[in-house]
Amino acid sequence: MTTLAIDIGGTKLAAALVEGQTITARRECATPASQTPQALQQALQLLVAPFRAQADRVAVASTGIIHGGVLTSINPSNLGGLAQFPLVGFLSAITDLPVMAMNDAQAAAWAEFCALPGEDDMVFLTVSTGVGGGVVLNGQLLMGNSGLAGHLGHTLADPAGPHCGCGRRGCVEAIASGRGIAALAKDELAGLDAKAIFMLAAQGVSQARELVANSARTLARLIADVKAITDCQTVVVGGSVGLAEGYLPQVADFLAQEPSVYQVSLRAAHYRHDAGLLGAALLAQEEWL
Ligand code: ADP
Ligand code: BMX
Ligand code: ZN
Repeated sequence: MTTLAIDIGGTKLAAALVEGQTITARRECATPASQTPQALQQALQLLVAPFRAQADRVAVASTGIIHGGVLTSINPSNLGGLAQFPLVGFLSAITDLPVMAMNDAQAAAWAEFCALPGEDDMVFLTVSTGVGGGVVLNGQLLMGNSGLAGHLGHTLADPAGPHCGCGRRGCVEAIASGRGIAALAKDELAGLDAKAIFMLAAQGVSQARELVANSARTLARLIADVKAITDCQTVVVGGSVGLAEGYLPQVADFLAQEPSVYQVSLRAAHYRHDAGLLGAALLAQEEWL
């Protein structure tokens, strides 16, 4: 059985053919920024078309709350203002294959948990366009009654912090995510994206260094909170910001400043940028066994 796995993020869309735990082919494109669903429909259609004939089923890991096959944004600004999208309905119609869908960070958490033998509990955090999370406790992936479980990017980091697209103020995501970092940039850094800001931080530009440090400090505090809530031994970090050179060591330094009870084993995602794709494929394989 070949699974066509699709990862829908706020910045990029990826599709892959997965056999067992191996990606045999992969394609990627930019996520369109549009309030209306047509742009995403068109991008998905172009992305999956070359893989359709070789696939037996479709497994989707997507940004947003995924419930009943529908994507509902908790932070629509991460998807160009798109509030809802009928993921399963649309992909079933264009592929004529069975389709299942789940949140991207929940899917990635499952892949990373499966790569950590001997552990019962773990938490995955993606620092990417937004900040997402997935929680595995006693070997079970938490999805929640309505798909919201693990949305750790929308926990409070600073009550006086920047507004978050979810409607709250001072969420972790508004400070630590790629979008959050870019939105906080001022003066000579205004208008740059997180990737450019990381490059300037590496060159020693002080505002860029402070923006990156602020993100890493905020993530470290979230990890301490996560330890207090779940008592997990391991936290795995992914996403292009989370995997950026030098970022995780900074998070580790800030976490080390917290009391010993809040310490965890901190790891970069084993499957790097493919954790969401593989997690969706693995969950689909288990569901359809
Ligand atoms: P998605 O959110 O679509 O899953 P990514 O995980 O690639 O996508 O995250 C996108 C965010 O990561 C953007 O804000 C982008 O500016 C930032 N980014 C991409 N590459 C890098 C990099 N090398 N270093 C730091 N930030 C990066
Ligand atoms: C946002 C939210 C989460 C998602 C997280 C990471 C939306 C559209 N997404 O908090 O569901 O898991 O971003 O998403 O509300 P990514 O696009 O950064 O991978
Ligand atoms: Zn929020």
